[in-house]
Amino acid sequence: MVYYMSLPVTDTSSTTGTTRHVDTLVIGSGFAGLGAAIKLTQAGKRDFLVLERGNDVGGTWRDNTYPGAACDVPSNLYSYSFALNPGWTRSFSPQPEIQRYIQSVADKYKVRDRHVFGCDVLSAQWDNDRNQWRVHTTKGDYTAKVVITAVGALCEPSLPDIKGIGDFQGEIFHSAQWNHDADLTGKRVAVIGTGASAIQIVPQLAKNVSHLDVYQRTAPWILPRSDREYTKAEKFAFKYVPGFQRLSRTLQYVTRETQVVGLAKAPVFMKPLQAAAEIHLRRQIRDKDLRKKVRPNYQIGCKRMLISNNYFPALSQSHVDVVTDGIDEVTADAIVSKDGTRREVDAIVVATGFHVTDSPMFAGIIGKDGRTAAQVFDAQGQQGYKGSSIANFPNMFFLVGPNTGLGHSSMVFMIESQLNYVVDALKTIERYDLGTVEVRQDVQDRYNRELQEKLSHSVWNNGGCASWYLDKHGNNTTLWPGFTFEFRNQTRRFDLVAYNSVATSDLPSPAPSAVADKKKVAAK
Ligand code: N01
Repeated sequence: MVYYMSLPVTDTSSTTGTTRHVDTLVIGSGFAGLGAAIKLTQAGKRDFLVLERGNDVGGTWRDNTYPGAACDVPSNLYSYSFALNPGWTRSFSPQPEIQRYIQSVADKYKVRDRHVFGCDVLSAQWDNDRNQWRVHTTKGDYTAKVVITAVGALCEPSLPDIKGIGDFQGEIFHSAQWNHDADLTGKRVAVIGTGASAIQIVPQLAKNVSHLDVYQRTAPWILPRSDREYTKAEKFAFKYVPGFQRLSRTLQYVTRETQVVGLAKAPVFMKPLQAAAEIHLRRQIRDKDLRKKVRPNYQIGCKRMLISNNYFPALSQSHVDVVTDGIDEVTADAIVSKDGTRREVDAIVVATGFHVTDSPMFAGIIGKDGRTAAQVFDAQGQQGYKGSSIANFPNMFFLVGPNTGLGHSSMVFMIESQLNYVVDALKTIERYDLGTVEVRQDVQDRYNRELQEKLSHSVWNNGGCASWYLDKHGNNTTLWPGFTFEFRNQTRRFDLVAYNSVATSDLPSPAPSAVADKKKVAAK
């Protein structure tokens, strides 16, 4: 369904037919984009649209419907601070419940009519003549003074480049694109990958398949999952006792923040957690050979720490094999590992993660010097300022941008921090009638030098693993290197001084060629 009938849109000319102009375009409607729609509305902004390629809000929680999908951050923390949900049934909610929560927030705050669903953004190009963004989508063209990209880091599935994988004749799909029509009951199935998604999928698949091969490239550290159903009394208290749920959330927040010391500042403090993971492994896997196979050889926290109570027991079952020899090739009906062993399978689940630092989306964002975000990132890495703006991309704000990821707590907290910053930026633009704002390159460079210096002490950089946290330059451009309240403090207010800005009245008029273009189109 398309919702844009009530919007104050203005037609401008374009070579592709009618172009809608809005003051602000938000791209994507997961936690970040939906949060933006709510905060923009609350700030009194009416002239904005959210372009969403799916047919509903939810983003990654709408798309990841694989069996066992659930959050590994407690729900009381993994929710908007302004929309606590007394209805959570468990401490760590499953995907359908999170998706229902996100939908209910969209309804409660009445922002669905700000959305254009089924609208895939193909490109966004800064127009130097008119000082605005030209956004090309599968549902027509838009221009906007400001673009907020909220596409998230986990939206583009990464498919492994394995010889012959395209020739496989059985069912094959990515964990984020689960084919619910494929009945895997009684089948021989392979799962490639042992990350956060795979360890949730494997125990569910193991229940029904005749044989399961788990292809592990790097073993993850796994901690116990303290998940449980909320009691009636707790649910009652969440709903009716003022402050009870917020207190529970605060306790979860504070407990998780203590991990930052070990993760980001002094990895030696990760030792107690690693000991807990060792004990968990020993308790759950009796077979010494299997235990040796799945014991990581790097420091805990270097890759995302996972939580599960049913992954190791699933691996211990007689019809489940962990394959660590590496994949040589895939044939029409089998996976051949590097030691030459051929294992026949009916289906392959590819749980190999996402394009985080190399999203194809970046190739479609074209900045003021004509370079795409992909080219800029290729040259310098994914560097930004406060995760929210990037030099060369004026009037564009990024939610879940560079160095905003977390290894220990709720991304929703980071998103809300960014929303404070971005909404204040829009208010500042309006207050001073600014035509353009663009973060200063020198400010961005200094910010990134400081970030990388901090990260050089972290377990992510020193823990002895390879991970998608680090880009091809060896820089960690994904994670925030400190306490999340430090990020909250940094993003409380938009700092105009860090930006080059031009008042609307000082912007040069459109170049003659642009005016001529406009006239030509108008004459058609
Ligand atoms: O992906 P991943 P994911 N051949 O990148 C392996 C979030 N999340 O979808 O470690 C063989 O973690 C790869 O091996 P290696 C969370 O932020 C959150 O599981 O690179 N194997 C790894 O084992 C998470 O971090 C929740 O050596 C290959 C796996 O595939 C992010 O999503 C739940 C390979 C990929 O693991 C992504 O998780 C689920 C190849 N060519 C996910 N390429 C929550 O609960 C990759 N691998 C909030």
